[in-house]
Amino acid sequence: MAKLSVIVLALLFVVVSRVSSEEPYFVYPEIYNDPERDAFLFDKFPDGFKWCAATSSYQIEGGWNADGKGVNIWDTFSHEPGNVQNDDNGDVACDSYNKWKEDVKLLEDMKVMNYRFSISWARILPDGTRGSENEAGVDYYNNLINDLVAAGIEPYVTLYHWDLPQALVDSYDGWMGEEIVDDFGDYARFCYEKFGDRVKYWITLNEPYIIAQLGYEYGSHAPGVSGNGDKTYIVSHNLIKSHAKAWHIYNDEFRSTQNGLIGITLNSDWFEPENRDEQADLDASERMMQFMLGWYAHPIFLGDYPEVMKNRIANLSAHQGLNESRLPEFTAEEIEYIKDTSDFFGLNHYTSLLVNDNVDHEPDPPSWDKDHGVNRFPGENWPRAESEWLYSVPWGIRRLLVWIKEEYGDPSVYVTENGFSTADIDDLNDQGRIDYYRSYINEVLKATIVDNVNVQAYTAWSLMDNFEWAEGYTERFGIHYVDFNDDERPRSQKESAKEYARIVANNGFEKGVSAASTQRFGLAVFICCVLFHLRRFVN
Ligand code: GBH
Repeated sequence: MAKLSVIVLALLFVVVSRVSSEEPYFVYPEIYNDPERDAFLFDKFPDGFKWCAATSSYQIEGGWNADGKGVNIWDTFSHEPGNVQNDDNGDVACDSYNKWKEDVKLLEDMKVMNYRFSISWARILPDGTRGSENEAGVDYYNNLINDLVAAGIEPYVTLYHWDLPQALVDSYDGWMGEEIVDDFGDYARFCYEKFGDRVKYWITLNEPYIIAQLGYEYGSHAPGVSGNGDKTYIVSHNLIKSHAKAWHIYNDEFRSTQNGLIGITLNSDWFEPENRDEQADLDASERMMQFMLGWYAHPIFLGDYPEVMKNRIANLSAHQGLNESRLPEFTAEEIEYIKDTSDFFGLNHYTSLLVNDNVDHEPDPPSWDKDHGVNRFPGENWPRAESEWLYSVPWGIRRLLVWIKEEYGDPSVYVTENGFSTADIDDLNDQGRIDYYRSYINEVLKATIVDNVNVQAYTAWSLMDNFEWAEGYTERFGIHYVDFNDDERPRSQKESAKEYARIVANNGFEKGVSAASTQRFGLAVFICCVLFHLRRFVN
């Protein structure tokens, strides 16, 4: 009998010591297993850290022609056959125009603090300008905002998430026309007037890079215009000025009474030098960061475009025989007007790529890609999401956050999007997405408490499956499942929503909650039970 007790104790000791050993834990043990870089950090975010989930108007609302809403460029683009996978469109989408109360319920169940959604410009100003005000549209957002506030959820409101009123394209070519700057300012003012008593966080533009580059160079997004390193720079110039205008209007006319914050959301990948011993690869990384993120962040946080962009585009333009650079210039006055117009650094981040110098490209025809002259490619074995472009590279977000801190003078950073896509199959057990969120959020935690990056918020994209732009409904980014074949568009929690809610509840990661240690604990309990029964049997 004494023998058995000794065995029980010995086994317990082995198991307990394994559970509490300092052995590092990895989310992707097969690929990312460098103890220095990839070891999971069991710790918490600072008190007051904001947990958020996001959507955007065109991707979820539907009601595309309901109650006086005007047509926008995504209505036009998606109704034109051949532009979107399966010719899908956002006519109904998640039907959030009717089902917003269900969306608020999903947020409440996860106990997140914030909801990031966007306003459909053409729903409240059908022709894009003051004077065309649509009361039903304003009511919709008032109802949503009131329900959020009543549920204790703070709204983060994006003014522009890509659904430009079609009327503004018809009258001056949308973002190509300088007139947009004043019209965007008027629209922003209208939103502050109507909603600013309850909305304390505003995001002017979502991802100007995507608006310009996919809308006016690659042509894969509305309005579907192709370019050669020309329109994309003009559109960006107008986007940056429009952003600054909306910030100044808030700052001058509303800040003192409404006391909110207003900033911009920029998207960037992390570009890892293929070989850190090669200066050319380090330069390629820096150049790529400047061409993607610096294009917008440099004028807004530091003043004017990055030098490397000004130089390269001017040189390549001269080489083409043009008298002036394809990159427009800001006047000294504009540089001042634009500088320091974001109260926080909104960051959307999904993926990373390796980079090296593209030495042998043919400069004609010109393009933004030739202007930067960088090769981008994924690493071997990097786990991929359903989206072709989306590789899970958790350590990339940490390096990006540190780069932002150093480049832009330690701004407060709100991660306004981060997420993972799965195929269009009905599966609530989304382990791939859970791994992505746990590992990425863990790297954000390291950036926050180890590297002292001033990260104040994290946002999961997306609250629910929705219209994924040119990919239609073929890629699902939701932590809630939406059945698009059912007229009721029912939403259900995926496992990732439960995991996200646990992270929110813990404000990070508690030791002992990793899957591996839970398994080990289970095993220990099981062995003890077996031995206990054996003991009684022997007696
Ligand atoms: C965000 O964009 C958006 O803000 C959000 O609306 C969107 O749903 C989410 O990400 C997921 O995509 O096919 O190679 O040309 C992130 C930018 C836009 C990056 C689409 C990938 C297609 C790349 N994404 N883009 S490609």
